[in-house]
Amino acid sequence: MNDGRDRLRIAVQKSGRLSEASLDLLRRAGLAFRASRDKLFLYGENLPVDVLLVRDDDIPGLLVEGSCELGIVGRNVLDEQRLAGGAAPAPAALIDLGFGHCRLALAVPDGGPIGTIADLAGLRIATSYPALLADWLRAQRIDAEVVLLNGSVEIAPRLGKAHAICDLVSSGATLAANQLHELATVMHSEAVLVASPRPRGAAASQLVERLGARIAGALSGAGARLLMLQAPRTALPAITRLLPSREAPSVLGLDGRPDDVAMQALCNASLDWQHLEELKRLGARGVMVLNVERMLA
Ligand code: PRT
Ligand code: ZN
Repeated sequence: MNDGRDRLRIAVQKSGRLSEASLDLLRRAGLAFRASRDKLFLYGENLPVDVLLVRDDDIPGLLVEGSCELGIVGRNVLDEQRLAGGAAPAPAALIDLGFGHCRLALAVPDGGPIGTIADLAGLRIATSYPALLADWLRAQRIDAEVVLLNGSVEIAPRLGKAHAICDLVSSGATLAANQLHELATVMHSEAVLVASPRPRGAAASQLVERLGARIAGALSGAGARLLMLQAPRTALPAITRLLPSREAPSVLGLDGRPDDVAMQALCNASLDWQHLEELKRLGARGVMVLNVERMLA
């Protein structure tokens, strides 16, 4: 809704590790889309919000220039570009989204001479994240050479291009397959919802805020359970202590049964059968657990 647009744009990775989870989250936030013929665009059918499908590396730039108001991108990409971009106004991360978890890690060849990070002094380290690595090396006061590689970083040591690498790791299988092991973690990352730093009109700001609240609601609803039960009033303190509760439970009176109450409590996903059996032992009846689909704080 910069440059005269009357629809909001959200930038999402077109095809990669974050694509499916990003679109799934937007759907859970209540957005319905129709794909454009060129598949570069998803047209929002129930709100004036469209999705732009792009390479993840392009997302911070689109936000900074104001071509999109929101984006979903790995914190690793965001922070790398923020550090590399110097004075450019950085997009603001709004919410951690709970998917795309990985870490940017330093790894070295198995059985080699590098045992601690101090051993990296004077050596070459290959990475696709030169700004994050340089920043970490500075903080650790290690003087090493950063070699930029844009793919297949894990084979750099075998090719003699570098002594160590700094790359994203999730399961660790790629490192193991290349006879490498982790020496240190440079950063932890996950997908984040990011907003453009460009000033927006009132309508766009309102819509950004509304979507942010819906996405936060979809995230906090995930895994939430509503527990309902009836119990003797005297059992309430013991029952409340037992619950993996997110907030204070609501307690209601029951018609014609002054000694009993009905209770509702929002709990997290750890509420299991053992909890229910324990509740029953404490005097609870009619115990019911419902999945929470949406929540608006
Ligand atoms: O085409 P485009 O530029 O959009 O995609 P891309 O190839 O740059 O990105 P993509 O889809 O690979 O990753 C997108 C984002 O997912 C990253 O920026 C991270 O925020 C996040 N992510 C989570 C990961 C991983 N896990 C991950 N394991 N990104 C990459 N990897 C790679 C890693 O680089 C290594 O090659 O997977 C390999 C290691 O995996 P493990 O499981 O063997 O450790
Ligand atoms: Zn990329």
